[in-house]
Amino acid sequence: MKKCKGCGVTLQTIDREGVGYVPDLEQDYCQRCFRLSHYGDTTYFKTNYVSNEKILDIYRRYVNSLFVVIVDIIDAFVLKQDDLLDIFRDHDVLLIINKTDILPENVDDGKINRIFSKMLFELNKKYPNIKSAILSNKFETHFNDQFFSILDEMKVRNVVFAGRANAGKSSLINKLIRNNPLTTSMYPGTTLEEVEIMYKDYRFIDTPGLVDVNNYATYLNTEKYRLSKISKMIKPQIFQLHEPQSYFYDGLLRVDIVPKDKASVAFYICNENKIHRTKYENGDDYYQKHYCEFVLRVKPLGITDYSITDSKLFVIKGLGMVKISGECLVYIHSLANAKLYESEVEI
Ligand SMILES: Nc1nc2c(ncn2[C@@H]2O[C@H](COP(=O)(O)OP(=O)(O)OP(=O)(O)O)[C@@H](O)[C@H]2O)c(=O)[nH]1
Ligand SMILES: [Mg+2]
Repeated sequence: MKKCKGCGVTLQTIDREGVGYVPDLEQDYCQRCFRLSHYGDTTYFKTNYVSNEKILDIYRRYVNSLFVVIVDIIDAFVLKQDDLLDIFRDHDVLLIINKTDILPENVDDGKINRIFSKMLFELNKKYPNIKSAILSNKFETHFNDQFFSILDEMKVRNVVFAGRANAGKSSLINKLIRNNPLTTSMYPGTTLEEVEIMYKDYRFIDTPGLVDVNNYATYLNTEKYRLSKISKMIKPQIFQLHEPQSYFYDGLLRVDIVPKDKASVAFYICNENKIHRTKYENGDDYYQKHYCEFVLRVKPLGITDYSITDSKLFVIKGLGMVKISGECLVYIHSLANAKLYESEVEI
């Protein structure tokens, strides 16, 4: 059975609409990979997420391998509250915190290093199987050297690349082997089965991404997903306030802030989306007028309230982060299905 070199699916010539379709078996890439790579075609987006059970089965087959666990930078801020690393307890893990290039300018390399060195120290107490960690982004140049020297130190040859959907697993392998055989895309669920790549003495295994029920991306339709995905350096949208205000990020998120005296709020989201604000007393009307239809079509928002005395960073996986400073009461309306995290680290 011939497999697609981009996503791992078994190739077939019978069902034109089905996964793995190729006009003839001479092709190395399925039609879906071809369309994704060449036209950014989204037809298949989300129609064929791989189940987490199936992915866990793949992991189980690689007992004596190093697991390179790749985590999106925004998710990494709340990694201590996540159950992701529990999955890899029986394996040696090399943790990669990826996409650090999307953090705003003021969060420089030194700051990122300090945040994650401290976090790794804490994580190691619970997960002694994490052998090392590297920060990564698509612009930096030392990653490959660091990566291969860790592999050589550990005398490792079999490496499984694992983690949540869209974390950047396939892109990372392409970067390591300085070639682009694996299909990558901005949509989660690109890799469909394991893909084995031999490189020098190493055996690299790409795997499909685990679905995260706490991530907004799991619930958004293609269009909303595309519009809200952060792919470039975030330019925070910052507001000062002296009176109660409501802030709206499309129909996806609403933040009401009632300051004691004065407060500020910074939204770390996709730059193309602009935050709208209105007086708190008009918030409900504004919401009904602009977003009611959206909410009915998508999913209801749940409200969580907080009393902030100093400063707090909230993480909304798949959407971004919100930092609120100053003494105030806060009501955050976010997708009920996805989780609203309070970050333990500051930026
Ligand atoms: N800004 C930024 N984007 C990145 C980086 N690495 C990967 N990406 C982007 O992240 C998206 C997902 O990359 P993939 O390599 O397809 O992710 P994956 O983990 O293999 O995804 P699945 O196969 O769906 O599980 C693509 O749009 C990549 O261009 C990075 O370091 N910085
Ligand atoms: Mg992939």
